[in-house]
Amino acid sequence: MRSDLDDQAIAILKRNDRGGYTVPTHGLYPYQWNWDSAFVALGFAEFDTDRAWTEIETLVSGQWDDGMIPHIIFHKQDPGYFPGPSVWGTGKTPPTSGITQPPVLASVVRRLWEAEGADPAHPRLRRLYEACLASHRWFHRFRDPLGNGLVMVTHNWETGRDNSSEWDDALARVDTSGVGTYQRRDTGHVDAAMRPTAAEYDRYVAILQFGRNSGWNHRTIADTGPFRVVDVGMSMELLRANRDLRVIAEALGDAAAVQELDERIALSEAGMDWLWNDAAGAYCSRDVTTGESSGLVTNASFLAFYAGVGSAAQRDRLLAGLARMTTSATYLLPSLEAGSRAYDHQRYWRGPIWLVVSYMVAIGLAEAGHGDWAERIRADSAQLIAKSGFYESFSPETGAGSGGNDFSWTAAMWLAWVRKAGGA
Ligand code: 9WN
Repeated sequence: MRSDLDDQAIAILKRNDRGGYTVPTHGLYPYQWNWDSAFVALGFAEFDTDRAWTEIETLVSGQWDDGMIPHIIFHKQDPGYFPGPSVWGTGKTPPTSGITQPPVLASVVRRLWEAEGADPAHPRLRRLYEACLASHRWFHRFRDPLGNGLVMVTHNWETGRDNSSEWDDALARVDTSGVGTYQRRDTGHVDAAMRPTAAEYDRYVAILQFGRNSGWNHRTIADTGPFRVVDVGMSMELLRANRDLRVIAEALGDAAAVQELDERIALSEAGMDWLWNDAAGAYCSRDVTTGESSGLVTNASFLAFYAGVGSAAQRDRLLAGLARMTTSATYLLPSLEAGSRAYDHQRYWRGPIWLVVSYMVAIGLAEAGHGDWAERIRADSAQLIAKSGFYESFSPETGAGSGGNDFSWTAAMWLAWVRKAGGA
C-alpha cells in the first residue's frame, strides 16, 4: 500500500517531468542535470520502468562525440538559470554545458537492469552500456593526469558538491579580474545565505570562461586550466561505476571491455591511497597542482565503502570519523564535519545533508558489514523527509530543509531507498 509520502514523491517526479527528462526542481534548476537524472531514474523505476530508462536515454542524447556526458543539457531555453547555454557556448546539439558531473550512471543502469531480471538481451541495455563505457574512457583519457586511476576535476561544479570547502584553497588562486558583470539567478529563487557567495560565484564563472576561451578543448583544460583537483567523491564513484559496468560487460560477452575494466579497477584500487590523509583519518580531495590534501572529512570520504577500498585499519578510522559526526549532528550524514573550517549547517555543501550521497554511503556500509550504520543513515533520512518534506538538502542540526523544495532526487531517494526499512 502506498503511503502519503509515496504519493507526494511520485507527484513531485511527475510535476518535474518536462517530457523525457526531469528538472531537479521547478525554478532554481530548469534544465536536465547529469547525476540528478541518474538518481531520478531510480525513483521512476519504482512505479514506471519505461520512464526510468527514458530519463537516462534523454541524458545520453547530450553525450559528446568524445564520450563526455555533460553536466547540464539545455533542452529548452529558460531565462531562470545562470549560466545558461549562451554563456557556455559549447555549440552542441542539443545545447550543453562544457563540463561533466559524477559518473554514477553505470551503477544506476546496472540496478535498473538487474531489477528487471538482468537479461543480457534487454532491448535498452546495449546503448546505455556503450554510452557509459565511452564516458568512463573519457575520464581515463582526460582526467587521470597522474595515471593512478583517480579523477581530476577541472571545475568545482563537476563534483556535484559544488561549494564544499574542499575547493576553497584551489578556488582562491583563480584570477577573477576578467570576469565582467553578470546576473545571478539562483539567489532570486532561494535564500542567498544558503547559496555560494558573490566572490565564490566569480571564481566559478572565471573557470567556465577559461574553458570557453579554449574552445572547450579538454586537453588544454586538463593540462593548464585554473582549477585542477582530484576529487575523492568522483574517484570513488568511478571505481564503483567501473565495477558495475564490468558486470554488464561480462553479461554482454564483451571480453575486451572486461579486461580493460579489470585493469582500471586495479589501477584505482592501488591509486586511492594517494588521497588517504592519515592525520584526518580519511580519504580527502587533493590538489594536483600543489599536491596538498584538503584534510577535510566530508560525506564523500565515506564513499570508500561504496568503492570497496581501504585496509581494515583505514576502515576503522573512517568508522571512528562517522561516530565523531554523531556527537554534533542530530541527523546523518552531514556534507562536512562540524568544527571544520567553513562549516555552516545551512550553506551549500558545507554542512547540509544531501540524500544522494547518503544513499551511496549507506549502500557501501551495508555491503561492508556495517548494516547498523547504514540503517542509522536511512532512518535519519526518513525523519528528515517526514519532518521537512522533499527539500534539496537538510540541516544536520535542526533537520530544516535548505535549497530548493519539491526536489526530484530527494523524492527519488524516498521511493528507491529511504522508505525501505532494512536497506535499499
Ligand atoms: C550547478 C542540480 C545541481 C546538482 C548539484 C548541486 C547544484 C548547480 C548549482 O544543483 O549545482 O551544477 O547551480 O548550484 O550542487 O549537485 O546536480 O540539482
